Amino acid sequence: MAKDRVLALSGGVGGAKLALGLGRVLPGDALTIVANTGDDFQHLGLSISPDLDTLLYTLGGLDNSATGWGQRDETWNFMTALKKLGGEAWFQLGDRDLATHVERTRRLAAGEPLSSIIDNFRNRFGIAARILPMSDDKVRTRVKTVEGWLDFQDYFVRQQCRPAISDITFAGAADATMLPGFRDALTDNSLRAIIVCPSNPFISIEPILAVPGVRSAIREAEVPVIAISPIIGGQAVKGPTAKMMKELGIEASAAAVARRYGDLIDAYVVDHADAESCANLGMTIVPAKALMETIEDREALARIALDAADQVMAAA
Ligand code: FO1
Repeated sequence: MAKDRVLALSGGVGGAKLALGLGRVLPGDALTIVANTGDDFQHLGLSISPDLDTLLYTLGGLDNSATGWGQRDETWNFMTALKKLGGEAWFQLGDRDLATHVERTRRLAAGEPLSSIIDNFRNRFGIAARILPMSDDKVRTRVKTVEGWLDFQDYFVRQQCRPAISDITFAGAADATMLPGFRDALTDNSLRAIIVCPSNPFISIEPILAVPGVRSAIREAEVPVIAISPIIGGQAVKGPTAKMMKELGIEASAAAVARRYGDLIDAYVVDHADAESCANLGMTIVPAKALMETIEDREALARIALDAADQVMAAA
């Protein structure tokens, strides 16, 4: 049985870049991506799934590479008209992006599961990789600030991550059921590697790991788990990772992220700038150019992660 299937765990921007690289270096449908849904929320009556949409747009070639979210070549007529009506305008919804939220909301209201909707959308976007939510059940990331608990998008977008946070929780995770397709991917005998994409560990990867059964299923898969550091030289490539880590009392470093993942991972791909500081972590360290600026960077990093998995498997 050829071990040729790969499972990637991903959040938004950073994860989607690597997922694109993986999708380009792997044949057809060999790649399954499980996305964080903790960022999801209801806004203006719409069901919004940012990390799923970033993956759909990135792999579908529709992404806005400047922002990392929403679609390219957007128009903003809806937002302009909404502002005129005094509507909530802090969360920017482009006209093309709006169609995704409206159609998803309609289908959810008609009883279609989120996973089925996303699978239909990725087929329509011509994406060969499977893109799955971690669960079809509601899990919502919330952060604790001096003002009390905030919903993630309220903190992240409306308040631009200004409030200092002291805790983070994934409301609903304990009662969420792992998506069957996710479990199937983990028990697939032809699984070659599990890749933890370079997304923010707290807001993107840990919600996935918080779904009951995920951590044990990863362990039981007995497949190499390779993580790519989201921190390069002590600075989060994009987003508030470093600030959040500091406020949560965790050193904003590649090594601290590896310690956070602990024995879940077999090897850790880090930028050359961080290789030395990660040398004594008790796991295989793979130095690489972790900053993905070009499509070639994305493919090269994907190959490095896959090679690391093959090395771990060969040494097992
Ligand atoms: N992030 C922002 O900082 N500002 C926005 O106005 C914004 C709008 C938006 C619309 C659709 C969507 O799918 C994502 C959007 N994001 C926006 C990003 C969103 O907050 C994501 O949750 C983050 O990128 C973290 O994953």
